Amino acid sequence: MKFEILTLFPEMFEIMNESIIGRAIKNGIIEINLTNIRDFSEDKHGHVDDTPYGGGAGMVMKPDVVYRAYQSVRKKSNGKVIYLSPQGKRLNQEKVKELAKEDELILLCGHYEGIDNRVIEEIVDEEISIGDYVLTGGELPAMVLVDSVIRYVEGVLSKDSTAEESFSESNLLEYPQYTKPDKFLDKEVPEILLSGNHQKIDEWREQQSILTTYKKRPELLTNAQIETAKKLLNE
Ligand code: 9WO
Repeated sequence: MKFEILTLFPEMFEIMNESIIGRAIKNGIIEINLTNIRDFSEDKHGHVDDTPYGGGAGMVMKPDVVYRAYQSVRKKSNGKVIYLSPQGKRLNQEKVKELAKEDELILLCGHYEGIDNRVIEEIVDEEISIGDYVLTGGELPAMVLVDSVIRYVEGVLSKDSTAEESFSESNLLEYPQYTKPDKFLDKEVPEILLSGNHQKIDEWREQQSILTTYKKRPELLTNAQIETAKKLLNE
C-alpha cells in the first residue's frame, strides 16, 4: 500500500522509519512518500501562507502553492485525497478497515489556521478527524491514520496478531494481559492462565473482555452483553 503525504513538515514523519512501520517499509510492503508543500512556493521568500481575507488571527495556506504540490503528487498517484481536519468524519476501526482496502492514499496535512477553502473543495475527496480537539497541524493525525491502517495490510503484522483480532472484531475491549514473572509486587497472575487448558483460557478471556468493557466503556455493549456482564459480576 502506498501513502503520498503532503506536508510543510516532512521531518515529523521520520519517526515512522523506526518500529513496525519501518520494517514494513524496508520489506516493501508499504511505501510512504513525502512531499514538502514549501517546495511549490513560487515567490522569492518561499511563502506558503498569507493573511486571511476578512481579517482575524493567524495565517492561511495559499491555494496555489497547495494545488501545485497536489498536482505533482497526482502525477504519481491515483489515490483518494484525505484531508486531516477537526471538521472531518471521526476515524474509527470500521473506517480504518475500509481505508486498508485502498492501494494508494494521498494525505493532505494543513497547518496554521487551515488551507484556503477553494483548494480543499477542488482536491479533497474525504475529510477525516481523529478526535474532537484542535492541534497545530494535520501531521500527527496523518501518522495515526497510517499506523492504524497498515495493521490491516497483509504482511505488516505477524499472522498471529491479525488472527487475534477475532475478539476485537466484536465490540469488546481487550482482556488483561500478563507475562513473567508469575508473582510481581505480591500480585499473582490469574491461575487459569498457567493451567494450559486453552478452552478454559479462551472462555476466561472472553468473560474478562465483557467485564472490562462493562466497567470502562458500557456504551459499547449490546443489551445481551450487559446481562452477561451482570451475571458474571454476581458469580
Ligand atoms: C485554527 C484556527 C485559529 C483561529 C481561527 C480559525 C482556526 N482554525 C484553526 C484550525 O482548524 N487549524 C487547523 C490546524 C487547520 C488544519 C490543520 N490543523 C489541525 C488538524 N489541527 N487539528 C487537526 C486535526 C486533524 C484531525 N483530527 C484531529 C485534529
